[in-house]
Amino acid sequence: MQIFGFPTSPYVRKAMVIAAEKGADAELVEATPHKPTPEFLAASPFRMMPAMQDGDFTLPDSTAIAFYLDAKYPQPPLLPADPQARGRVMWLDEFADTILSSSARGVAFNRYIGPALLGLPENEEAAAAAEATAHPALDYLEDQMPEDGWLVGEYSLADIAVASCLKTLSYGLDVKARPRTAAWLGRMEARPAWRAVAELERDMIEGARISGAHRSG
Ligand SMILES: N[C@@H](CCC(=O)N[C@@H](CS)C(=O)NCC(=O)O)C(=O)O
Repeated sequence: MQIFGFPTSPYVRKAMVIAAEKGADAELVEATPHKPTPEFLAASPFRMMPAMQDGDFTLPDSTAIAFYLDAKYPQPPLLPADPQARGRVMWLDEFADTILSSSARGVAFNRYIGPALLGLPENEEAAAAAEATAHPALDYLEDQMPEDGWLVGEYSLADIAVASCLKTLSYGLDVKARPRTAAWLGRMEARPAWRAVAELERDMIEGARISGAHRSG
């Protein structure tokens, strides 16, 4: 299976971590909405990353990919059966993909991704405006954090979606300033699936810094 995108995107990282947790053999194929390859366009007609190709089946959208992978590879389950737990997982996935991601991308793009990877000037005014919206979201998240374990009982899509978004935010902001969030991120970072994707991301960023030719975030 191939996943198209660039891993500084919270959505691309989310899809890659899910695939790694499931033991699916997923290759991350670098893709950008600004210069789409025919393969990427076929999988993502609206040029959003990530998109996935599994044989002749294609699918865009990180949450759609999460549902597909969870059905295709049931272990470990990432969507709880309990109605309230499932509702909370979907809420936190949505919270990460919309409210938190909007702040994270504004901070990361203007402080790091633009200047370091795309050769754009740093835009501290835009980064500060995004950071102002990040803090209420981070305070909310800290309130949701358990003393131990995972966001909604068992490890789930909620943990992956939120952690992926925080990793993007970490390119421009200290996301470990709040203690329960920091401890939970530590548990995420200890997972082999997370570590494998983080290593891939580090290598691809290094490549992008050298070529300076990517558009992502
Ligand atoms: N709901 C989508 C959102 C995907 C999305 O917004 N991706 C961004 C990158 S972080 C994108 O491709 N933006 C288009 C662009 O940069 O032109 C998902 O979960 O996959």
